[in-house]
Amino acid sequence: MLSSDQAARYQEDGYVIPDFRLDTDALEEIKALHAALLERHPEFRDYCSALLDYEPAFRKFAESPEILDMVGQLIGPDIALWNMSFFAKPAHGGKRTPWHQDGEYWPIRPLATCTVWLAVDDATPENGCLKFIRGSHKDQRLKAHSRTEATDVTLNQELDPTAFDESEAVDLVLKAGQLSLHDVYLLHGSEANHSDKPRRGMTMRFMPTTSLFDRELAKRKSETQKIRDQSRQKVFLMRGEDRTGRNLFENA
Ligand SMILES: O=C(O)CCC(=O)C(=O)O
Repeated sequence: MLSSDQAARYQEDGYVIPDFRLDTDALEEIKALHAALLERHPEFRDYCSALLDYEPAFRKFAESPEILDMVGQLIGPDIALWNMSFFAKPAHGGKRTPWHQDGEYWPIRPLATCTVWLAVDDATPENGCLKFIRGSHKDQRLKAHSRTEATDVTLNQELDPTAFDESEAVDLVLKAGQLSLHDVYLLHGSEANHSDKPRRGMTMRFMPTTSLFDRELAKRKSETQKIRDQSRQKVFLMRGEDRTGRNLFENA
């Protein structure tokens, strides 16, 4: 569980690093599943945005009671897992992630998600750890983004550089097995990996079921923003019940 100080940090900073550490066996299992996925799908070398569509076995890591307890402290007792992804960032050239707010991409209304970012390797400034602008989630608004045509990136929406001061960025340095939890409005990004060590990170995205995963909006967003069509996204009820009465779950 998060201490009350840690839960308050999340509200204040937009992210928190709990005491939790995933054990080595589970980490090795994640690495093996990911290596097997890359054998089948080499196109996911840097980034796989829909992990569960290609390897459902990853879901059990998001079923961890410890993780769900922490997420529940932050977004309430009714929780849906709506996405897992893998930012693999291999050694010697893994791609950068442009500065962005996650909410820019997601068809969830009201917009709400707590992302659990699990370090599969040690994450450091040298291998392109995540960087956050502390407290940038506070006004709970999306800032201007534009589409980037760059090819050395994992995501295609980039935050307007005048919307923040990059010199204020905080490095998310984590040991393998540690994780952070971050808010949907938090400004974040990461550099390319020019080191000789991989920087694999797995995300688990949880929304409160007081929000709707809006499949019509997903279709419209994919057309206007040229992002992946998420209208057939698999969404799983993890705890509690659907408070909107309109969410479509795989397991209901
Ligand atoms: O791992 C990265 O470099 C980017 C991760 C990210 O943008 C996210 O988890 O929302």
